[in-house]
Amino acid sequence: MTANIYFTGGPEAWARYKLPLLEALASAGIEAELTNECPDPAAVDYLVFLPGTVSDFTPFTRAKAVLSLWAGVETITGNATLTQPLARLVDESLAEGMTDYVTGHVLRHHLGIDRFLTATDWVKVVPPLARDRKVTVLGLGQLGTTCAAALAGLGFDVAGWSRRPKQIDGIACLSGEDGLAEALARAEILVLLLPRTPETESILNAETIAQMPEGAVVINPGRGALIDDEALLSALDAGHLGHATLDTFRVEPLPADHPFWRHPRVTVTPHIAAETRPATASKVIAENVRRAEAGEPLLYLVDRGAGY
Ligand code: NDP
Ligand code: OXD
Repeated sequence: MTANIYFTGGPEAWARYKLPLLEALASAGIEAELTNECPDPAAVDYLVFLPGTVSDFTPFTRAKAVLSLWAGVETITGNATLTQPLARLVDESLAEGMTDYVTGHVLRHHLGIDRFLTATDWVKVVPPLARDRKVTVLGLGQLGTTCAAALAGLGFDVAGWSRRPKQIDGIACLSGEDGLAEALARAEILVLLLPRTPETESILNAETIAQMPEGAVVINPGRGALIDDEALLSALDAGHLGHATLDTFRVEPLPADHPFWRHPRVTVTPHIAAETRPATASKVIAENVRRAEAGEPLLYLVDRGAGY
């Protein structure tokens, strides 16, 4: 049987994904009709989904699954028309990219690199050793765990916080409200790798920022909505926070008049922390199609109740 697969992204994404998807599907032994046009939604077996495309899933009456090319699925978890199983992306390249981004930006702040980029004086500002620097990662999922482990591998004193209790070698694992307070109180550098859900919305706000140590740094490749922007700006202005490196925003692209662009203590990166790479992501999609066709459970199913 031929599986009809509809790639929902626009022409630019289609140009990048068409061949890798066809190759991955062929390697997985799937006979597939892959299309970027959808004359008959009722004939579609699988949707390979990008955010900002399909919003009404009702006409996809035959679809066996919606397979997201993004890890974050907050744009569709609440969509009542989506009755099909939803799988998110878990991919080695995403984890590698995120690890590069997080370790790079943590090291920048840990070593105080900015100071030396423009220094013209011989002032020895010696950074502590990594083992004496406390880093907290909020979110210990696929990406948070990989980043926390990489930071611990560099010698940092790492704690992580998750919804459910966890045990990970080399990481002080915390959960629950008390765990959050402890995680924040120690966070000289705080990395946000939580999904956007009703529970995590504005988790970094005036109250939680106040629990962080003076001069702490925030790095947010998770989602913009995790942060109350006004509270962050106030804490930066007051010097309570030393810097914020932000990759994700409530509105993207970040509007030209947003104060983050001009703030001396904010670094903006344009949602590039971990880009989905077609070659590896296509293999994940193909494996899930193979599983569905073989009647095996899908990988990386989203818990719609939890929102991620
Ligand atoms: P996962 O779903 O694997 O992990 C999410 C983590 O957050 C889990 O540890 C989960 O806890 C924890 N969590 C969720 N809700 C809560 C809560 N209410 N309280 C405490 N902890 C909570 O996601 P990933 O690691 O794959 O990705 C994380 C996020 O990174 C994505 O959702 C996306 O928003 C963002 N992202 C950003 C990219 C970029 O380029 N900037 C690229 C890719 C992803 P538990 O372990 O108990 O379930
Ligand atoms: C993702 C992202 O969720 O790129 O995959 O942010």
